[in-house]
Amino acid sequence: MTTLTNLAINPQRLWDSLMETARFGGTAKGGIRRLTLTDEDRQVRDWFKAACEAVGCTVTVDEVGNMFARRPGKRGDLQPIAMGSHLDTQPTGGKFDGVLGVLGALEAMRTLHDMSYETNAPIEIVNWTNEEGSRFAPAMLASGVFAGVFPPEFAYSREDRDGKRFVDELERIGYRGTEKAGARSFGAMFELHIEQGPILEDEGRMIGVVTGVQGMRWYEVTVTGQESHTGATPMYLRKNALLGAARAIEMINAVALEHPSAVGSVGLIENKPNSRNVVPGEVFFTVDFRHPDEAVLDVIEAKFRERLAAIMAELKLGCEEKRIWNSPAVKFATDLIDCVSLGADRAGYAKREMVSGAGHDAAYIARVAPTTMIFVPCLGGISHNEAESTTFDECAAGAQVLLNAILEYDSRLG
Ligand code: HGY
Ligand code: MN
Ligand code: MN
Repeated sequence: MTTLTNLAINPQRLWDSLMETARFGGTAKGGIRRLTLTDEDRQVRDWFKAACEAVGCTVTVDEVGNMFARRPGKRGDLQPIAMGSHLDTQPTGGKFDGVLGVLGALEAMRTLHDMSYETNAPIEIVNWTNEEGSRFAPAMLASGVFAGVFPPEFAYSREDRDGKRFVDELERIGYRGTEKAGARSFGAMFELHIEQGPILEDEGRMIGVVTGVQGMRWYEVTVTGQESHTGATPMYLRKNALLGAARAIEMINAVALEHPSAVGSVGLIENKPNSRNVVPGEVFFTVDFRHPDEAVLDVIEAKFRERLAAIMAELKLGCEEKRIWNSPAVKFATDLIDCVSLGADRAGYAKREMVSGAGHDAAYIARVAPTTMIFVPCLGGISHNEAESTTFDECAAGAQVLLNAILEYDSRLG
């Protein structure tokens, strides 16, 4: 008789799957470049679909490319327990961000299959499209459509910096499904993810019992000046868009530093015409502010806008700024948090509660289903970096706690 406590995942099989799929977009430095809706994304999606079908799952794709692999339970009347994350990566991403959550869920599913363990509720693995928001902004786009935050048309219209549209790329790789996004519902959603920060490693703990996600706001800024000759244009007569952007970037950093636990970043910048001997006439850049408290984000936003206007006035530059994304702070479901905590205890791992600094699909799914997350460490807290590293044992620990947590939740339904 298989009981809750002795269903053990297969750590080697999990590790082998992580390393095997890392070749889809694998980089020379050992990371992954697998931008959403590229051929590399299609390759890993095809691999994932086949792996799920190999353990008896039915795979469905919705209208924005979200993939759902479903294993039936004893009671079809119960809403499924979902385990989800993402397979797309940053341009210089690592092997584990998002991927561990999807393949850790696959390992849990493979274990249930191996043991012929029948759960009460159906179980579903989810691969959410475009979590990263690197190619098509904003982040968590397709889980946002699923949660009713964005209409599908908004996602379809998003363009990458080369002007390619989301919908065209989705069709090109053959993953524009027919199911309406959000048509299916979950009884619960658990997301396993690497912490992407240094706290667990620093405290020597294996499991992060995640209680929520901080608030996040993204902006786009276009500074306009006047292109002119770097040799013939006196300094006092210039309208240098890049100087304006530089002062703004310094200001954004300063505003974040004025508020404990706030973060502020500029990650993407395009300078035009980007020629050695032309005073830049136009600069586009992105802004990312985050904090656990919405009221503080409001203060930060007001300071950012006021100081941006002052910089541009002083330098006689034009400036367009718009907020393109606002993901409010989220608190996860206490009963699911309890299942994770028990799951960590059953596996014998040291744990601690924490709020996520990074954004995750779970932040949006929490709007439509009870949701929570499980963290495991990553080396030096480094992520969104080809050097991202989570060990064999840490990956195994995360998958085991994920399995324990969903079985604990399932046992409460029986
Ligand atoms: O931006 C984020 O926090 C996530 O990695 N997409
Ligand atoms: Mn991620
Ligand atoms: Mn990420």
